[in-house]
Formats: sequence, structure tokens, C-alpha cells
Amino acid sequence: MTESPMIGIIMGSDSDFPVIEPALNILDEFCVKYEVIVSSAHRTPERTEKYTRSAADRGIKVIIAAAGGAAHLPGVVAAMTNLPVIGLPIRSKSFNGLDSLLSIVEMPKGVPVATVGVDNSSNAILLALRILATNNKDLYEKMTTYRSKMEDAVITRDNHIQEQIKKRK
Ligand code: RP5
Repeated sequence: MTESPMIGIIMGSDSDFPVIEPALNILDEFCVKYEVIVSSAHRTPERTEKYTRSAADRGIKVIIAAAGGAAHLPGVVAAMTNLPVIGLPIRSKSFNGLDSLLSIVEMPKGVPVATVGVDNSSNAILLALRILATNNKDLYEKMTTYRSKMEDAVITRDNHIQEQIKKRK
């Protein structure tokens, strides 16, 4: 396990947590420490600013920012830090996440937010790990193993399909 958290996960509401929680297993698998906080760009702007401005000094290397609806949190965070920010759009009730996605992905030039698919917390975490792995041999090797296991799983699923196809003939 890394000594201090390297990935900071900030979410606009505790209602976002059920989307994020299952993907935290990936961080455990890679033995990477993380921190998770609830802070909103709109409801707690000062708290969001304090968290973001102190992140790099505390050893955070990548921030994942999750928000839904008028999802300004990732952009606001990216405006206040040099750290890479990954935006995770959360599925919303009114527009099924399209509002969240567009709010996060359509950033003005100069303030990038790397945006993953709606509710795709696994990809947000895997992208954060890939960024860390560019400078960390151990994580790079773990990523190779992760990808190789994924490949094996696809082959196994294909074998099952091939058996079903054979039975039909
Ligand atoms: C956003 O508004 C949050 O990120 C959440 O996805 C959405 C709804 O928040 P709650 O009303 O559930 O607190 O700021």
C-alpha cells in the first residue's frame, strides 16, 4: 500500500457515492491509497477550494471529481490546481446524465478535464492509475496484469459462446 493517498476523489454529494464505491476495489487491488470527500462547487465552494488548493502539497497526484446535473465541480477543481483532473459524470434524474456529461466535457480551452463515461467510475480510477503508472514501475506492472486478466476473461466468455454455437449446429 502506498504511504499517503495519491488519488483524491471529490464528489458533489453523498448521493454520488454508490456509483464510486464499487470501483474503490480496483484501488485496493493496486494497493494505492486514496481519499474521498463530499464537497460541492455550489453548496460548499470554500471547502472545495480549500481541498483543491491543498491537494498537491498533501501528495495527491490525480483528482477524480464526480458530479451530476449542473456538474461544475470537475471544472472548478481543474481551475484551481495543476494536478490532472478526471471528471466522472453522474447519471441525473432529469436528463439521464447527458447534462452531467456535457457540463464536464465542454471545458474552455486552457482548463482540461479528462472526462469518462456516465457513471463509469471504473474507468475514472483506471485512468488515474495509468497516469500514476507512467512514473511508477510497480503500478505499470500491475496494470499489465490487470489488462491480461481482462483479456483472459474475454477469451473465457468467447469459449462459452462457441460452445453454445456448436450446440445449435
Ligand atoms: C450534484 O447534484 C451532485 O454531484 C449530485 O450528483 C447531484 C444531486 O445531489 P443531491 O441533491 O443528491 O445532494 O451536485
